[in-house]
Amino acid sequence: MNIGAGEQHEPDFLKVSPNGKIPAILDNETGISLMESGAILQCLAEKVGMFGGETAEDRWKVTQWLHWQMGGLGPMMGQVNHFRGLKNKVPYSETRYMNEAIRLFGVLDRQLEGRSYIAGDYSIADMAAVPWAGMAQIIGDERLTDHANVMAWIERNVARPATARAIAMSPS
Ligand SMILES: N[C@@H](CCC(=O)N[C@@H](CS)C(=O)NCC(=O)O)C(=O)O
Repeated sequence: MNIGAGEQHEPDFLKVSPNGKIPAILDNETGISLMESGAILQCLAEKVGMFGGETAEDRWKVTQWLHWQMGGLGPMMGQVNHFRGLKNKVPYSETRYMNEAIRLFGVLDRQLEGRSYIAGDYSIADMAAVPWAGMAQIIGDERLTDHANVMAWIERNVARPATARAIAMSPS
């Protein structure tokens, strides 16, 4: 799917992903098609019986942090990256999104105090959040990177063999 060429707007893709964005999946075994990375992760975790939490409480905590990422960390880091990259600066927007990202990093840092992963064992909540938190290292702003628990957690995650393989497959 070449989003640079606008393929996400083509009718066949919109049947799978009505919002016209990636990622999206079509499971040929079940016939289920899904968009939204959080829903996709939940579907795959249920399918393989892993990474979604063991007990009911675990599963809801994983779901809670997955939603936190989908509605907070991901969108805010996306906006931080967008406004910082603009040639024509929009200081109000840059400050607004950066301040919210810094606040979210604080929330995550506190959650990770004394924990290896966000919600119990390694889960889809970690899988969803690591790439966006890792963007802090690309942005290189100390107000984000000065969160020791978050930075150690990123390193812990990217050292996982499957994560390293996924990163090696990514185009950029
Ligand atoms: N909330 C969605 C966000 C998906 C999203 O923003 N995808 C971007 C790429 S990372 C996209 O498809 N952009 C193409 C476009 O907006 O036309 C999810 O988590 O799956």
